[in-house]
Amino acid sequence: MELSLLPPDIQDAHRSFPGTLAACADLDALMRLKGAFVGREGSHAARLMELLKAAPKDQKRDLGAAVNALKNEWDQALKSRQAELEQERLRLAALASAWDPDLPPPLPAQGALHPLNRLMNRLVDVFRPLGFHVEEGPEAETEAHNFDGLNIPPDHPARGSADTFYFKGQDGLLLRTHTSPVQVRVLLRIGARGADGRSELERRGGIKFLAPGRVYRKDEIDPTHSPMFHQVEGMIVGKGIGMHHLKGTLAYAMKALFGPGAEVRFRPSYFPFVEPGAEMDVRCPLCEGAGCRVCKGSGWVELLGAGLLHPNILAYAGIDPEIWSGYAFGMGVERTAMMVSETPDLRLFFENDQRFLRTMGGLD
Ligand code: FA5
Repeated sequence: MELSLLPPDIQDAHRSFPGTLAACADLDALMRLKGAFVGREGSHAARLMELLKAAPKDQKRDLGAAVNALKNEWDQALKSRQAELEQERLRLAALASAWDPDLPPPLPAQGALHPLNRLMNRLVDVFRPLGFHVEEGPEAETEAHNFDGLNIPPDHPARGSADTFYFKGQDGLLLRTHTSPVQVRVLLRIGARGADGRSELERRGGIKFLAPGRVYRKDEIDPTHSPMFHQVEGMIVGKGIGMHHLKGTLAYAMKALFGPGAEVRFRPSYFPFVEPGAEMDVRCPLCEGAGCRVCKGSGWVELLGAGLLHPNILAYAGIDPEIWSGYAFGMGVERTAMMVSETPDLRLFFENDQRFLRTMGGLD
């Protein structure tokens, strides 16, 4: 082909055409190149057609042949590169969705126990070898079990509707404010005498149980309070039970839960259903006792209330306090979970953010 008949810039473009074409990495780039060479307007081919029209008659034949040959060459090369790039695009799409038979199959997402349930199960596992079994009671409770049977007087502030959720129009029915009414239910059951005149307590010679469950209070939500939370009640009835049994058992349980370095302390406290009453704190694992937001700067966090059974609650269930004695404790599960997993805000346990739930390895 007679290139010298063509304008110099088109000659240059033609010389570099094979390289430019090969450099087109995708169909978009190819379409731009196609427009520049053979497009309807402003392309090299369009300019050549104008030149041909304007050429003197005697040159038209040679020039026409050169222009046609050039256009054909460009068209052919563009077409074959387009076919290549289309192939490549199909190949990449196939790769992206490729199924690799060597890979293990994707597992279906599996449900798992909530961290609070895992902790309650773990507490049950800690106490079971000591002879504790699990008892249950209803969340919709009677005033008699939630308060009266626990020696809580009628004018006690906790009984007010400012602290307790009562069911409208259902006299004396409420959402239990603690798991202690399970004590009353169990005491009434084991204190009741059968046809043979003997009670379950007498037949068994004593009882030890845990009662995990949900409780409700009109408390404001903050990093350590929620209006619905969980407690684990623990109780022993036997003969000659004293504070040393209570303290020894709880110190053992806390070491099983937090590790052998766990430090606990008991402070005197008041609950109408125990005498003497105490509260147990653990050394704050979040700040290791230095003082932080969770322990409110004190270095200790209150986990539970406890004490020796008040004679009145044994007597309420027909159990002779001269013969029988015992202890009870009520542990806050969220507070304990915060300490075990070093979580600074109890609300995280209720938000059910999968990212949080998956990191709760500390509660396994
Ligand atoms: C009681 O509920 C007593 N029934 C405990 C008890 C049982 C005492 C047996 C004696 C014998 P208290 O109101 O302190 O006690 O609650 C016990 C624990 O529940 C607290 O130590 C705390 O860990 C937790 N707790 C209390 N209120 C909340 C709340 N709003 N949110 C989360 N945890 C709470």
